[in-house]
Amino acid sequence: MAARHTPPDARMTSPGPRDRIYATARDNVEPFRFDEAVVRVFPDMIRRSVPGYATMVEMTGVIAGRYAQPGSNLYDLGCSLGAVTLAMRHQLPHADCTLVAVDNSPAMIAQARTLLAGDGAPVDLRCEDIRDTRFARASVVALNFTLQFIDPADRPALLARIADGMLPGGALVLSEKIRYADAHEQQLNEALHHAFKRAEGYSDLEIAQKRSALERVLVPDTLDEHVARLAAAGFTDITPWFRCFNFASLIARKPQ
Ligand code: GEK
Repeated sequence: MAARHTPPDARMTSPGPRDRIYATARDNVEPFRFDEAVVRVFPDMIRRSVPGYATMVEMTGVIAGRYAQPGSNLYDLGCSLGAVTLAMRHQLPHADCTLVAVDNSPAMIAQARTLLAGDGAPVDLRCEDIRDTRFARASVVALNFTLQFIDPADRPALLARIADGMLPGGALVLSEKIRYADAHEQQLNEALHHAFKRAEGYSDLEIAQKRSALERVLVPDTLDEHVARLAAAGFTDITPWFRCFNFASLIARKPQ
């Protein structure tokens, strides 16, 4: 089957309601949760919070089109509303591939089910913890800003299980917020990220309260830590292909 050149789904790419979750001062900022309030504003929130988000999603689709194998499974882990699933679906080169999209937020999955309905290859949408997901015959696996929310102690085993479930030549796309080991570099990139958020219309209060909500919930690693962990899990050809400030995406291959 030839690659389908359908334009990205407007329901997914239109920003929808504006994120104002942290716009008013709170006495106590609770740890961040992917609940109904977040789901309502999610496309706008992630687009205005992650520099290069649209590019990373689109290119994950392009990578999927390049590495999808006939009769294989493609996984979108921590799929949220299914933006990566859709990008992969638009580029699927084989009719007999299965798309598997997983998220452990019931609110996310409920909304993703609506957004992914309709034409295009069906999606096996699962509300489960990706640490419980069983991987088999995987040609492409996407972890788009999800590993950062997994307990760091569980990250090596998860990546090893993903590698075990992949077909030779398969590709993993890992996009993450990263931290820098060098304090000066860390400060510079964090300042640039905040400048991006301010340019996108977030106030200093919103930025500060969101940051506090994400503390100990989103735990970033350095690029070197990612590369070492991917290698230990059995991946090769580990290549960072995108970086903007403190956000990066890597591709890693399962050896042939
Ligand atoms: C996108 N990939 O639009 N198991 C399953 N899902 C989880 C787990 C877990 N253990 N932990 C967190 N999540 C998406 C964006 S958002 C990134 C991904 C962000 C889910 C969580 O419910 C949320 O939907 C997603 O991972 C992270 O390309 O908001 O920064």
